Amino acid sequence: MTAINAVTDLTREGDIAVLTINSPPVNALSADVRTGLRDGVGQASADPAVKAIVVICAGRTFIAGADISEFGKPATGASLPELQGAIEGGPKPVIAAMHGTALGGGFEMALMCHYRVAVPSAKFGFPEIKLGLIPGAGGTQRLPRLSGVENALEVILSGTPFGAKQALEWGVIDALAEDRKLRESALAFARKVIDTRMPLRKIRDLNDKIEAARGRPEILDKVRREYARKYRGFEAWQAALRAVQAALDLPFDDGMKLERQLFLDLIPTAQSRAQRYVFFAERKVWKVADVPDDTPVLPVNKVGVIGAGTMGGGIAMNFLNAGIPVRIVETAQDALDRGIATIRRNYDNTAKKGRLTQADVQTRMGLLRADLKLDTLADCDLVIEAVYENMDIKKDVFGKLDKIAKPGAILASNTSYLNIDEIAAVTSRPDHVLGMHFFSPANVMRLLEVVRGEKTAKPVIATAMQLAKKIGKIGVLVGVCHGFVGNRMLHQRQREAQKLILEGAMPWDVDRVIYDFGLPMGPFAMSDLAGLDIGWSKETSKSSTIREILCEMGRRGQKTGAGFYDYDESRNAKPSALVEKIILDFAAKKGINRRTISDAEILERCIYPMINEGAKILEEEKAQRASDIDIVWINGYGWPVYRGGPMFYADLIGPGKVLAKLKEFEATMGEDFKPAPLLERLVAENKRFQDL
Ligand code: 3H9
Repeated sequence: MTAINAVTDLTREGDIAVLTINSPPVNALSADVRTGLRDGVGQASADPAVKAIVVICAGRTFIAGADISEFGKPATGASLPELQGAIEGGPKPVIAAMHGTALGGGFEMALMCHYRVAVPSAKFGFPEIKLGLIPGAGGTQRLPRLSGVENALEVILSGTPFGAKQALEWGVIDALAEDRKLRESALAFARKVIDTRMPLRKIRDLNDKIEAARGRPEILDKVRREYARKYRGFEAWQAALRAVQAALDLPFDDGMKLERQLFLDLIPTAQSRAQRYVFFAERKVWKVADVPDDTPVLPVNKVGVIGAGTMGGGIAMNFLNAGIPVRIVETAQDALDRGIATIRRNYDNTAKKGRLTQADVQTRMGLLRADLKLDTLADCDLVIEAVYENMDIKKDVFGKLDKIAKPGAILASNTSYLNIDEIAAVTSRPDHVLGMHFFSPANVMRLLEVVRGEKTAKPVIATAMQLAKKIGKIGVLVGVCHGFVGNRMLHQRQREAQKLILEGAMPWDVDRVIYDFGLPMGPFAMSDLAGLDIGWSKETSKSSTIREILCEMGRRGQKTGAGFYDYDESRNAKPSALVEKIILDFAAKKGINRRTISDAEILERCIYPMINEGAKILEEEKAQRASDIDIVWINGYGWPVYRGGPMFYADLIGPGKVLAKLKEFEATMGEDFKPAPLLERLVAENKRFQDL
């Protein structure tokens, strides 16, 4: 065995050279790996005793892509054209032997090889689009030549990996290896092609699938229409289309040049920087500073849910989907029946769309037990309370539950605002109490705020985080404060939105600005969707806000056909002349001199106080890191991933600019804009939230 460099070894099996890459965790195509590949293939090519070369990876996967952490830094190591020269341009057949996930630059490297062999569980794909990029090492030029243009467009634009069976069908791989015998299978394959000599089969020379798509502009037009909606606000997908178009229009080498240029142009864009930041943020979020990875977790084999309303039902579905039995408890039979019927209807609808089989629906429903008695939760390992948002009711439930639940069981509240420590204090096990704040619809939204109480034990935190992962959520650890991270920041935006409509804007102006910024909807559309009467009561309503007036009039949002907007039968929103008049009258009564408010002010007024609140949250250590706050906003509120989250956005425009604006607002509009000391400190030290 010869070590080519720290991450690459070359061995010989008779007249076949085997080049092994070993660069944990995912064999990313780093400078070392590129150099090892270039030099290893070069050395084997120059060795007269070698007739074919197998490239294989140690560890859990074949090369999973370029090393994302290298982007934007000065290039070192072997270049991609050098790699291509050594592999594709070399004199001997090179066979990629793949397992795990051959993604991005890793898949592209495999496409430079003359042949590809893979185990049945291997996956292939181009996730670059999810990083605000396009494949930059020939993916857009080579894949269409193998799979056909339509399939390649789907792979490149969706970013979704495909399996080995599909790859074989498309001709992307030449043979399936025997499971767990990749090396042997690749060697056997190499022996078959060992005598193949010039001209070696190169994907760049294949033309029939390109020819078949030439002169058929409808292929790209269709994809363009489809993705324009899906990628509202995103930039990279257009570049991906241009690159694939080039595969049709240009000679191979020119197509490669254009692809490379488009790729390089995307690297420094704010969008790609944001998306790469989110990639790492999503992985950091699981790490809890004082709860090491080896903290013991408690077994959770049965889950209890209290409350079969929208939240309780949605929460239960998460566990049923993961194969964990659930007991759901309600106080009245009709509420319980309604809750169960809703869960079944949700599953049936998914089955109708073909995303579940009837057997899956049966299995899931079979794991669900419904009851009216709290006592039935005695053998649950975790109980999640999802009852009405009222401290007295929650305390009552937890007091009872504490007596029923077995020792060691975890008691969680799904509260969105309330103090977990106060709830924990009514139990005899505050160390086993925490918040598990799901977002509506709870079976769909990816975010789970895991709320750590003052006394929550470390194994309980570790268990909740691990469970989040198991049920397909992204768990973010947060501390106890009113509204935790997400809703606490949302409150800032809602307050400003309400002020803005009195000062001069209309609800649809505010909503348009927020929508154009990239969120799925603005604050008023969101209120209409949720229902204006959440937390409103007829008895205490005194026409003291626009919302109260609307509720008193029966305009309670989409469900009543009217709220801030008017709705038609298909729930399409239209600005309401009546609401406009209500707002103008209300403002006049309050003696407010309405003025024209610019879109820029609307955006700054809605977003900067959120950033400021985020800074306070960090200061109070209610979130572990700025990027966790961003993960909350992306996954719980639809903040556009291409803007990286509110804290990343602040870094992007500059904390100094945010601070100056807040000070300006504070001078004219007061307290609400008082800058957080942490923001002041960051600016004084010329730092960003990312540097904390
Ligand atoms: C590209 O290829 C551009 C080219 O077209 C052009 C130029 C050649 N780089 O996700 P995990 C780290 S763009 C650096 O938890 P899993 C990750 O941060 C790239 N680091 O494991 C984590 O670190 P830590 C296209 C990376 O088993 C650790 O590895 N490729 C990279 O759940 C484990 O990761 C992609 O976008 C990377 N490329 O999933 C693929 N990948 O332990 C991105 C991972 O310190 N990667 N790390 O937190 C993935 O999708 C998943 O990581 C993968 C494994 C499916 C591979």
